[in-house]
Amino acid sequence: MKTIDLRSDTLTRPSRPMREYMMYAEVGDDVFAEDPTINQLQSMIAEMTGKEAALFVTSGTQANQISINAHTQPGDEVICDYNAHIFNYESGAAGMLSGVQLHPVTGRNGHPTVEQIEAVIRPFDDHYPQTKLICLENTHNRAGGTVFPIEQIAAVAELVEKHRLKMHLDGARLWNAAIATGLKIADYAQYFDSVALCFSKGLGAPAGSIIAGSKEFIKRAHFYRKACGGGMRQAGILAAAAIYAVENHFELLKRDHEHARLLAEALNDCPGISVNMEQTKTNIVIAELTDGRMTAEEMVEKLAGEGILVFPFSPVKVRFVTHLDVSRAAIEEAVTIIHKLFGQGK
Ligand code: TLP
Repeated sequence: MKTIDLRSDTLTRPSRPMREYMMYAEVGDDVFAEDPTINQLQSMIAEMTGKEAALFVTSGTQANQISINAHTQPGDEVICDYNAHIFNYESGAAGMLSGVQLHPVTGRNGHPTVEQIEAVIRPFDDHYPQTKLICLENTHNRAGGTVFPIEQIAAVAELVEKHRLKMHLDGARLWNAAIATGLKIADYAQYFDSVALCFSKGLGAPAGSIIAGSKEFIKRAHFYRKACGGGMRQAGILAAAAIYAVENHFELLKRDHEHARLLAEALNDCPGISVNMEQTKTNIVIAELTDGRMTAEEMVEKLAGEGILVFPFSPVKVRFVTHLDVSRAAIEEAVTIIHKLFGQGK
């Protein structure tokens, strides 16, 4: 049986042309900042984000955690969304590695509002941790790949300025937000002190993420990257894959979004399954099971029986992610299977 793997966009494998591009990359010792391909990637992303500098790191988790570390002191508090990746899926690293406390608020579609954030910013008092950093996520994974409205980001940035805080963006999938809205990466990045971007999600590189910010911030990030074992030496071959991915796969995300839309429409048409069509604009689809006829585990099992792999996100939610390695034909096949398994026409 052929498998259609929709568990995550992290599953993409480097294509032959990407591997060939990697093969000829010039490399050097990156801990000494002497890898020309990594330097090229860092300059490219600094320019793309409109920031002074950028730093290549191993993963999205490392990008976020280095940024949190560089912006805070132990004991500080970091405000984020309740469903944020940094709160749910980074192994408690913010507490473990930076000694900070996360303060989650339940944002709208994963996106905290100014009012929600302002309500939990701590005044100075011996009893309280000090609020230091706001972390936003765009697109928002657990909320279903939702795009953070840029006006709302601008309003949060104003609040951050007013309270002299810092703001970090988990932009693992900012690429998808840019494609979905037609805005530039820099349009979003301008509001943040630091931005994390991943190459190994929808863009299809085998590994690697990057953080961008001021020279001063990147200097601290460089120190902490070394301290947490992220100095990678001749990793220019990975940076080459990232350059190839940005140059050749960024625009292709549009196709993933169309595929996600087809899946979302099919799922939303099934009795007992609901998808927030208004918010489904990128490559993630969350199917919500609304009438108790099936649990998320059962849905995942039924789909696996037909070769479609997906993840349960809660007892009543299942996540589908489209990506570079899933063709239009595979999506059409998945739609047929979904209709066969779960019915059609609510
Ligand atoms: N997300 C993974 C899992 O960890 C859930 C996935 O399959 O979606 N920020 C966001 C918004 C992410 O979705 C992820 C990965 C990361 C950061 C971490 O990236 P890596 O896996 O490179 O550490």
